[in-house]
Amino acid sequence: VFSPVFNVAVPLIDRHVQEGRSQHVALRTVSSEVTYGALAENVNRCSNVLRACGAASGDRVLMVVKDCPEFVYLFWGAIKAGIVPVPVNTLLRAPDYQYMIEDSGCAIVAYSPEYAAEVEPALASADAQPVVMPIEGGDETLQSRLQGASSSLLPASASAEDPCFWLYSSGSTGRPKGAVHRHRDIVVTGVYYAEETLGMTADDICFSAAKLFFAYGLGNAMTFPLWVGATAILSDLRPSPEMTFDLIQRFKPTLYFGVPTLYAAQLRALETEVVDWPSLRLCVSAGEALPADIFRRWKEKTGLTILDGIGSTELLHIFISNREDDVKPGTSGRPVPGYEARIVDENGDAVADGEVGRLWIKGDSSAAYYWNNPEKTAETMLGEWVNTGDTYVRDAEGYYVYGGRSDDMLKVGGIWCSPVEIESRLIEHAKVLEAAVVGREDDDQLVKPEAYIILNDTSDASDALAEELLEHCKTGLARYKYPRWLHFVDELPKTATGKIQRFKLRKSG
Ligand code: 3SK
Repeated sequence: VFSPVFNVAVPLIDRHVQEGRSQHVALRTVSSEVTYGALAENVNRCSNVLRACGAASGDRVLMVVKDCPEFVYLFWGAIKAGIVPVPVNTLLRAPDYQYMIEDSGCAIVAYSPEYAAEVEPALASADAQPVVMPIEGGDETLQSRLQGASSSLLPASASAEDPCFWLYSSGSTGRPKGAVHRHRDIVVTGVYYAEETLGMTADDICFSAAKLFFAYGLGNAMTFPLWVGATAILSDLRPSPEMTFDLIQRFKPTLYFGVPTLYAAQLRALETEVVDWPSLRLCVSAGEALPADIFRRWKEKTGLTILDGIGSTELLHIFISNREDDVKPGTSGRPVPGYEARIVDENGDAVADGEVGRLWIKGDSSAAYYWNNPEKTAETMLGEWVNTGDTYVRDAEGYYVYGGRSDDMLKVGGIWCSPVEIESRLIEHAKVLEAAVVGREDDDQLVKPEAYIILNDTSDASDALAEELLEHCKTGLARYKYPRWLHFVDELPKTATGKIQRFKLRKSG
């Protein structure tokens, strides 16, 4: 139950100071520690900086920002001032950012200098002139502006139902869609998942290998710890076994949030490395289905349970999950209390247990709509229900088992990937006539892109050309999207109307 006036920055930021937790550490990085008191002051400074830049209530601030304290100041500074933060994937390329700048109509673009090579060309070609604010590295940066800003601010008046922040969500075709989340959504996921499913308290120290720009990382390492008054570890390093082992031993987290691809890589590294885990009480996995074998090997090696779950950008966080006292390896678990799940056929009618159908979810954290996109909103937000686009089976014991996507989307290392985008990049190469991309399981049973290619001249097929095409993908796409397997073929399976039948390629693989 929310009061009629409700700005979520008050319970997540100011409340800790009001309740005497100013000295408790909110954020920890390899080089700094930010207490709840300092966080509240920096959030206010940030609100004042954003307002001084001319941002008004409801304006958007696009954030291409690495995991660091300034991410948190900016996100909450915007919300407290009634401005809408839009954190976006930092692994994207200039055309993606150009699209998001134009689509969001943002008033401000804030970016970490590490991403300048993609963000600055996007700004130069965008059909819009937002205020440009690098986070650090000179004058007129967020860091320098914070120094001169006032640390007091009254929260902007808002209601729990008002737009609060957006997250972009990708589809198999078309551009990413801005899912508009409300103030209440952060509280709903904090209560239902962080408190009631994970048992998170102020004593927890949270470490998420998934970055803050993902809905998954945003909850794990920011909104959940701030909701319960816990500590979050932030690192701008690329997640790897070495990085995670180092931070776990250094900062002694109690909760670790990973993705299956990383758990598999960590298990490989643990064959030769010894790591101490005394601080951890629980591990979490999402982003893609966790194979039962990885669950078992992790338990054997570390003694720790991984709670696998599934969430979505539209629902903000995990809505079906295993629980510490109720785990079935190889399944996503059961609905998180507070959410309802239905598995339906193409008419929207519930299917029987054991039958495959589309997963619909009902819960109070669902995005209100997609920005500027009534068509996709109508396809996905079905009254109180959200069509997740995933296919699932509920087994006889009530556990939900992932069955793939109902479109052709892939999750690679936990991040959505459109086969169409990879195909388009391949076709840009002068020697490629047609391409089709599907998901294929690697040795760890985790999905990676696989490409089938028809060349203009079939006699050009060679290992050297395959290498060249991989390089072409790596440079033109976010790096994780490049195909891990590449086949030159003479034809592709197609429907009578010429649509590629990717399901046939998946079967033949
Ligand atoms: O991919 C998931 O399972 C997920 C989990 C939590 C939040 C967001 C997402 C997409």
